[in-house]
Formats: sequence, C-alpha cells, structure tokens
Amino acid sequence: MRKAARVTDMVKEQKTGAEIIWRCLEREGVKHVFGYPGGAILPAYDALRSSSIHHVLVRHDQGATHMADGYARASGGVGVAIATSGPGATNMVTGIATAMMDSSPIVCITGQVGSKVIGSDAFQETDITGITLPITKHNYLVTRAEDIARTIREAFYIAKSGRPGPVLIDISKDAQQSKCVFEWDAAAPQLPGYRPDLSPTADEYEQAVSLIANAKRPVILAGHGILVSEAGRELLSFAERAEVPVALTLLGLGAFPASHPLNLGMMGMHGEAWVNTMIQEADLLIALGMRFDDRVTGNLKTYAPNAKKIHVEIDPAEINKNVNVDVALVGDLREVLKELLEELEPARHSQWLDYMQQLKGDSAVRDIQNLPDSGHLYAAHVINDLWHATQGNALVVTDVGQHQMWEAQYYKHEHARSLITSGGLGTMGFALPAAIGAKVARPDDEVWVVVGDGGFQMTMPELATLVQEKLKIHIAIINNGYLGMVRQWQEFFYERNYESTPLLNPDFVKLAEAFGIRAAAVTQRSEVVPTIATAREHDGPMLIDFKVEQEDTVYPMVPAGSDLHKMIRRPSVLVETAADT
Ligand SMILES: Cc1cc2nc3c(=O)[nH]c(=O)nc-3n(C[C@H](O)[C@H](O)[C@H](O)COP(=O)(O)OP(=O)(O)OC[C@H]3O[C@@H](n4cnc5c(N)ncnc54)[C@H](O)[C@@H]3O)c2cc1C
Ligand SMILES: Cc1ncc(C[n+]2csc(CCOP(=O)(O)OP(=O)(O)O)c2C)c(N)n1
Ligand SMILES: [Mg+2]
Repeated sequence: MRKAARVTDMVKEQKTGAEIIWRCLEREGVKHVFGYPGGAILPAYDALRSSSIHHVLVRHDQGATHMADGYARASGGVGVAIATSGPGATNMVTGIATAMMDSSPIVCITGQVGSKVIGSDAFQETDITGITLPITKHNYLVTRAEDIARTIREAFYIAKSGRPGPVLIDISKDAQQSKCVFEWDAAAPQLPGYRPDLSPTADEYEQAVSLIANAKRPVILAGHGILVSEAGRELLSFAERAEVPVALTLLGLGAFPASHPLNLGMMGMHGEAWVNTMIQEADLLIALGMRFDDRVTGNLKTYAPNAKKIHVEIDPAEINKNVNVDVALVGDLREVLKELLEELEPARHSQWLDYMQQLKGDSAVRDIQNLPDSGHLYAAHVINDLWHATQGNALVVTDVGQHQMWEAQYYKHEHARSLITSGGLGTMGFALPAAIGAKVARPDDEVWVVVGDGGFQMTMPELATLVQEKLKIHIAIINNGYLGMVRQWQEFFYERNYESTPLLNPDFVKLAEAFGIRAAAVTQRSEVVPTIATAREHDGPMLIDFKVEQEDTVYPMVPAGSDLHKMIRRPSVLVETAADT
C-alpha cells in the first residue's frame, strides 16, 4: 500500500497550459479577473470552470484593463485583465499605457495564435508584445505550456515590486492546449538583473537631514509614491516633527489628510495659487514619490529657483530626469522616511506658515464657493456638495477634463486611495470601468464616478457590466455640453474658436434607464443635495445628469510651459463681487 503511494507521487500530474494559468492566478491570490473571450484565448476560458476565480465579463477589452487598474489602485494589489489575440489585445493598449504612466500594477493575459503560425498573418494575429514594448514594465510571449507558471510568477513579481507597472503575457493557443507537469515551487522567479530593492547610503541620509535642518521655507511635495509604499503615517510624523507644509500632486491626493493644518492642497497647473507660490518661494523642496511631471513644474527653467531639492524615489531613472536635485535618496519611500525620522530633529517654521495663511486668505475671496449664488449650477458646487454629503469618505473615481480638476479642488480627500484618476496619460473613458474595478476590490465602500459628458460616452457600454455584476456605483455626469477642458484651452489660447468641442448628447437619464439603472437630471442648485441623498439611499446604482454651467473655467491655470507662479486667476470682477458682499 505504502509502496503504491510512492509510485503515484513520482508520476506527477499533467495539466494543460490553460489549467496552469488559473492555478497560478489562484496561488497569486487573485479572486477576480476582468476579461473578454475570443478564439485564441478560448482554451483558457474553457478551463475557467475548474477555478474559484470570478470572471467579470466586460463590454470592451479596454474596459478590462481600466477595471484591472482601478482594482489595483483601490486595493494595493495586482489587477488582472484578459483578452483574445488581435483586436482584443490591441483594444487593451490604451489601458496598459494608462497603467504604465501612473505606475499601476496590472497583469494582462492575451491569447496568441498557434506558435507554428506566428508571423504568417494568421487570423487575428498581432504582435502585441512588439506593440506594448514601450508601454509595459515588461512583457512576454509564451509558446510552451512548460513556461507558463514561471512567467506568471515573474509577471506578478515585476508588476508589484519596485516601481509598479503593467506586465503583459501573450500565450499562444497551443501553449494553452498542450500538457506538462505543473510545479509551482520550481517556477519561482529568477530575475538576476532586476534590482527593485535599492537603498540610500548613510552619507546621502546625512546630507538630506542637514538640508532639512537648515531650511527656513521648506515644502514637501507628496506624490503617488506615498500611496504605493503605504507611507502615510510616516509622512504625517515627518511633516509634523519638522513642521513642513505638504503640497500634493493630483495622484498624491489622499496621502495626507486634507483637513490637516499643514496640508497645502494640490500643486501644479490647476493647483491652488498659494501652493504654487510657496513652491516658487521655498528654500527647500522635499519631493516624496513624485516625478516632477510637467503639469506640476511648469517652466523648468524658472521652477523653484531658490530651493535646494531632495528627491526620494524608488526608480533611479527619475532622478535628475526633469529637475536636478541636490540629494537623491533612491529606495522605498516608507523605508527611507523611517530612516529619516530616526535622525530628524523637531523644528518650527511659524513665519513660513503665517505666510501660507496670508496667501490662502487672498485666494479665498476668489473661491467660487464664497461667491453669491447667481442661480447658476456650477460643477464646483456639485462636487463640494458631494464632498459634504459623503463627509469625504467616498471612493471617487474621476475621468479626465475640467470635472477632474474641480473634483481635485473641491472634494477634500482625507484618506489614502480615496481618489482614483488617470493622471499621466489623461485617459478619457477611464472613470466608469476603473470604478467597476475599484468597487469589486472594495465592495463595502461608497463609490462615486465623477465624469464628463464627453468621457462618459467613450466607455458607457460598461454600464451593462455594472448591472450584470450588481454593483452599487453612483455616477455623477458633469454635463456641460462641451469637451470642456479643450474648450477652455480654445477660450484662452485659440481666440474662442470652439471648433469640434460642443457636444450633442444623448438623454443620459433615458440611456441609464435602458440599462435598468435609476437616473435623474439636475438643473438647479437646490436639487443637488436631495438628489445625492436619493442616490445614496437607493438600493442599487444611480446615475445623475448634472446639467452645469456650459462655459465655466477651471481656475487657477498655469498655461502649459509657463512659469509656475504665473497663474491665470479668476477674473477680478468676481473678486470685487465677493468683496462687496
Ligand atoms: C487634465 C489634467 C490636468 C492635470 N493637472 C495637474 C495639476 O494641476 N497638478 C498635478 O499635480 N497633476 C496634474 N495632472 C496629473 C499629472 O499629469 C501627473 O499625472 C501627476 O502630477 C503625477 O503625480 P505623481 O508624480 O505623484 O505620480 P506618478 O506619476 O504615479 O509618479 C509616482 C512616482 O513615485 C515613485 N514611486 C512609486 N512607488 C514608490 C515607492 N514605493 N517609493 C518611492 N517612490 C515610489 C514612482 O517611481 C514615480 O516616479 C493633471 C492631469 C490631467 C489629465
Ligand atoms: C482618449 C482621449 N481623447 C482626447 C483627450 C483630450 N481631452 C482632454 S480633456 C478633454 C475634454 C473632456 O470633456 P468632458 O469629458 O466632457 O469633460 P469636461 O472637460 O467637459 O469636464 C479632451 C477631449 C483625452 N484626454 N483622452
Ligand atoms: Mg464636458
């Protein structure tokens, strides 16, 4: 009897490549995948029946990638998207580039034609590893079942370690169909050239501590890296001990509580005027997990001219890429902050903080929230009311455009991972699918989509996915009848030539109802709060079409390439109106 058992042990069980895909994903802890089937990936779909993993059927392969991305950003884990070869794979390109630009860890699995016909223009063949080479952290073409397990393990490791990013695995149909022995342990990643675990030297730490100790007008620039490395607590201790105000990038919002007295708000093109002014006048910038995007710096030649700069960053390629720095600390932010905290002496910068209050006061009189109610429905009002109603506790997923900037300005983010938005690529159509991914990751959280009337129409078929998955997600369309952000650029820089920006929109309420989603239109300010309340109380998803002021403008604005302090502010006539009241 015992002898028979030993013999069975020795004859290792064979599995198809398709089965191995699911076994590996299960071992990686994957619970949900987002995908769309087709011929070259059908063996994998056939083998799904033996898996505990839940497959979310999307309505467009691009949606699958944004959902995986939203899932990753909401959870801190890795999102998984699946598509077939050819058009399925190419439809993923925008979502992969979006994840790459924002360092979001996703693994995309695509089917490929049989290995024997690769290169023959076979039906639905496309060179997706070639196409995605510049927009993935790494990618693979797998043509043997024996290589699937190792590749999937490596892909997950690469996607989430170091600076996170998307990894694509293209698996030929015959690799999915053929059988081999599945050995998880033997498939451990072997990546000798890959070094995601760098750390600074003692000398570099010393230089940084000395710069911080000597600064009179320091500003922390906190970015997305804080959220990635889960360094929120360390950031808080650092800022409080050294008494340094914290400016945030768009992707860093939520990394430092909005209500904290040291929180400055968002920096950059549509950042608050006081934030940009303080950056320009600082004598030390402490950049933490942010990459000095051009939306953040404006004209590099005049950027923070009198400031020494410290850059804490995990990716050595980011050091001195856009802005030359005095000290670079290359490593994981949380680890680096912990080390810095050991050495950091308490300090006070009361004069500098008084100056901040003074600058804030000047901006407050220009703030639309403080202006008399003109009877118009402004997007800023809608978002401010949404913030009040949800007490800042919702997970908001925004699209790209003016509404995205108003959300960043008027929804005060208290918590990490409470805003998901496409920053680097600025991908319209991101919000709805990304919110679906986020809700799948955090089913108990209140999720709001804030989306423009233009961007919504790019991925609105995913409403069907939302309904099929029975997800309670609320959608606030900020409907200004324009491709608003482009219209704003035309207003400022193209003599109001509104070429191709007015939108003829469908009836969004009827559209939602066609999907079985409750919906309402709002045209008056008085209806905003009650309609938001109705949505929150409703036992299911709800779409609200907020018909807002059509030619409204996001202020302040630093014109692209201009000096950061040269912002276009809200016209003075409004300031005078405010001062009169
Ligand atoms: C219409 C529009 C307007 C915009 N306007 C603005 C604006 O006014 N202000 C603004 O800020 N942005 C704006 N953006 C967004 C902007 O384009 C960038 O996406 C954003 O500034 C990038 O923020 P980030 O550098 O924090 O994040 P990322 O681009 O995600 O960079 C994060 C950095 O952190 C590093 N990192 C990751 N993990 C770690 C770790 N564990 N340890 C250390 N480092 C790590 C990464 O290597 C990377 O360099 C706008 C976007 C759009 C679409
Ligand atoms: C896929 C894609 N195409 C084009 C653009 C350029 N673009 C940036 S903002 C914008 C207008 C967005 O309009 P809407 O969704 O209505 O939002 P609004 O600005 O009006 O709030 C456009 C066209 C983009 N960012 N993404
Ligand atoms: Mg619009």
